[in-house]
Amino acid sequence: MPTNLPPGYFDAEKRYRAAESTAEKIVCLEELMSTIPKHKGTDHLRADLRRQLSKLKAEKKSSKRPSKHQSAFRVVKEGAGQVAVIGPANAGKSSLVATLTNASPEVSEAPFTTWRPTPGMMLVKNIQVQLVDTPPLDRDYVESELFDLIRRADLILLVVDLLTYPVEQLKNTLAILDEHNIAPLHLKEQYTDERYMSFIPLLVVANKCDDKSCDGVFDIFGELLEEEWPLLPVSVTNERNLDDLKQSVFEQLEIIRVYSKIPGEEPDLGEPFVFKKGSTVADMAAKVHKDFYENLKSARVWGSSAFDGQMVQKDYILQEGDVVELRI
Ligand SMILES: Nc1nc2c(ncn2[C@@H]2O[C@H](COP(=O)(O)OP(=O)(O)OP(=O)(O)O)[C@@H](O)[C@H]2O)c(=O)[nH]1
Ligand SMILES: [Mg+2]
Repeated sequence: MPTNLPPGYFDAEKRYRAAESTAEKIVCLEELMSTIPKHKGTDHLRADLRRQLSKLKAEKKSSKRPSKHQSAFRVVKEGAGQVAVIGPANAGKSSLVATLTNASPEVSEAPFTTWRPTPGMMLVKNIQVQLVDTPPLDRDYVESELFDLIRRADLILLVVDLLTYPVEQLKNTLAILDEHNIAPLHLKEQYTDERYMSFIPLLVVANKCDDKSCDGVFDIFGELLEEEWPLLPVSVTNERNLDDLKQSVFEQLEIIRVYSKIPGEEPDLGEPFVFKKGSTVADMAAKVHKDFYENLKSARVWGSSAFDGQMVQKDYILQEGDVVELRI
C-alpha cells in the first residue's frame, strides 16, 4: 500500500538522522511522526517509529538515574584527608564548611536547607584537608548514600547546637549511625562483635557557643555525657576556637608532614609530603618516585627524633616535621 508521504516528512527525517543527543533525537522523532498522515498505508511506519521513540525515551530515563559513580554522595577524596561534617538540622554544618573552606554551601535559619554534600578545602598547617558539608542526619529524610559517604571518611565532625538540647542531639545522631553500623573509633572496645561495624574517628563540635556566657553550658553538656568524648566548643558566627578545631582535625587525622631535601641544597619547607603516622623512609621513597623506592641507597634525616643529618635505614619511622634527603 502506498504511504504517500508529504515533503515535510523528508525534511524532518533528515533532521532526525542528524540529531546527536538522545533528547534531540526524541524531539526530531516526534516532529517526524507528526508529519505522517494517518491511514492504513502508514500503519507499519508509524508503529516502527513509535517503537523507536519509546526506546529513546527509556534510554533518556535510565541515563538520568545517576549511577553509583556519578552520585553526588560519592565525593572524590582530595588533600590530606576527607572529613565528613554531619549532624542534626540547623546545627551550623554548612556555616562551618563555608567559613573554614573555599566552598559556599547555602546557609539558612530554616532547617533542612542542605540536600546534597558539598566538599571544600581547608588549609591547616601548610596542608589542605577536605571538609564535606552534608544534609541533616534525620531518620525521616536521610538518603542511605549519606552513610556510605560517612563510612568512607577519614574523620567525622559531629556538629551539635549547644543551645538546643545538645545531649539529645548527640545521642540521637549516634543512634542513627549505630543503626547503620557506624560507630566512633574511641568506643570500639565496647563492641563485642566488630565485624560489621565501621569505626571512624569522631570529634564532637558544640557550635553556637558564641561568647563566654556559653562556656558554663558547654561544661554542663560535657558533664551530662556518660563517657569521655572528644569535644570542642566553637562559634562559627564569632569564629571562636576555630583555630583549635583546625588543630584538632589535624591531630585526629593522625598524619605527619615531612619535607624533602636535595643533597647540597636547603630543604623545601613550602610543600610537605603528608603521611599517616608510622610511615617509613621506604614509604617516602615510594611516594617521591618509583626509582627512589627501587634504588634507594641511603637516607639522611634532620628532625626531632634524629640528630641533624643522621643516616637512617629504610625502616626508619618518619616523625612530624622531619626533613629527609634520599640518595640513590
Ligand atoms: N548564634 C549562632 N548561630 C549560628 C552559628 N553557626 C550557624 N548559625 C546559624 O544557624 C542557622 C543554621 O545554619 P546552617 O549552617 O544552615 O545549619 P546546617 O546544619 O547546615 O543546617 P541544615 O542544612 O538544615 O542541616 C543559620 O541561621 C546560621 O546563621 C553560630 O556559631 N552561632
Ligand atoms: Mg546545611
